[in-house]
Amino acid sequence: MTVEITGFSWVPDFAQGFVRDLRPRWACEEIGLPYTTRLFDAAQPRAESYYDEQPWGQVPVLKDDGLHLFESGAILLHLGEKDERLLPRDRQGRADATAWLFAAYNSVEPLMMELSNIQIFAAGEEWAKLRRPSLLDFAGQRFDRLAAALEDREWLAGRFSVADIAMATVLREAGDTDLVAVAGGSPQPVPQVVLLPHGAVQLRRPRLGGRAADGTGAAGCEAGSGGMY
Ligand SMILES: N[C@@H](CCC(=O)N[C@@H](CS)C(=O)NCC(=O)O)C(=O)O
Repeated sequence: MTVEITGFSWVPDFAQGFVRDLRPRWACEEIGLPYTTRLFDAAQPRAESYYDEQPWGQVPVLKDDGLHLFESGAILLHLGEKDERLLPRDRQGRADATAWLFAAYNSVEPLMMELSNIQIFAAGEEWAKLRRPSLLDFAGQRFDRLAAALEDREWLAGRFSVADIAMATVLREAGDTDLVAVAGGSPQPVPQVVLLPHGAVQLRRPRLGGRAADGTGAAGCEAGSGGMY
């Protein structure tokens, strides 16, 4: 049975390329695992039955031969079990990949979500303007430490793994903020400043149906509109 991943059939510009179904789809592309998509209209309420699959009605959900699970991080780890190109089999490599995946979700993504909140969803509100400098300062410090931790390695777990998919997709959420100036004093986008000079996580461009993973072709969000993505 082919793996199935849920996503949206359209999302607004700001969300294109950032919907989290990109993460499992990227993983599938890396190992050549065929998958189908089940796409929803993001502007419409999900069917009540979908809440049995994902408690908040969000995407992605993955179905795989009678098994189903939600949370893109859990899905990445599940896909990692299928192929060592996604999750190293040696104990330390596996531990590193798991730890860095959680680091992306737990220690970095919350900052990026707050950034999205003040820049997109609460843009123009006074509290958002007041919060921005301290958030960028804190995120910059965290990015600097991340860069230092990665200085001597090409990939988070020593070689490419689901941790790199998690971290790269999370770091992209910093967009073209002046976080780059805080983090590295360079005009380049954050992921390049933080990672590429250190030879670490590289933003690969999986094919995803011929479209780039950076959102130029809306990969990972074939759908969408309104609301919180
Ligand atoms: N922690 C979840 C977050 C999932 C999530 O936020 N999905 C968004 C798209 S990126 C969504 O479905 N938003 C629509 C909604 O919340 O109704 C994961 O990583 O899978």
